[in-house]
Amino acid sequence: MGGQQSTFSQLFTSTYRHIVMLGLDCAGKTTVLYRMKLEQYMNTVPTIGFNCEKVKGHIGKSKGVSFTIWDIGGQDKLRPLWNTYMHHTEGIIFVVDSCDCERFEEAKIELSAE
Ligand SMILES: Nc1nc2c(ncn2[C@@H]2O[C@H](COP(=O)(O)OP(=O)(O)O)[C@@H](O)[C@H]2O)c(=O)[nH]1
Ligand SMILES: [Mg+2]
Repeated sequence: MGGQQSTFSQLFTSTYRHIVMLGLDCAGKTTVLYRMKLEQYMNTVPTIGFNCEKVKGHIGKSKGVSFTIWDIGGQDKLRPLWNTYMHHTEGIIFVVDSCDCERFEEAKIELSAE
């Protein structure tokens, strides 16, 4: 990962707003996005392209801070496009399905490539 990303705690200060959410397909990214946005679970369909939502922070110092979160499709044919969403990004959320042990290595490789 490049050196320009922030630490987790820095994401919740007022200057950090533009976040990209990555991970393998079916990791749960879109579910996490709409859980944060709407505070409820939604049925999802595979993301072709991206979803983008403004989400208000409610964690500690982040109260009242808005984040723009880009949830990018994670299918293998879409992963080469991840880089194009990274410009001006202040943080990455990388989602891993903790039950899908068979794909931990694949997730590790993709995370390392970013
Ligand atoms: N059991 C369970 N299923 C989940 C969870 N998060 C997501 N899912 C399901 O996993 C599937 C893929 O989720 P989705 O958010 O579309 O993954 P994405 O491809 O990373 O955006 C959907 O059927 C979700 O309902 C979770 O925490 N637990
Ligand atoms: Mg999705």
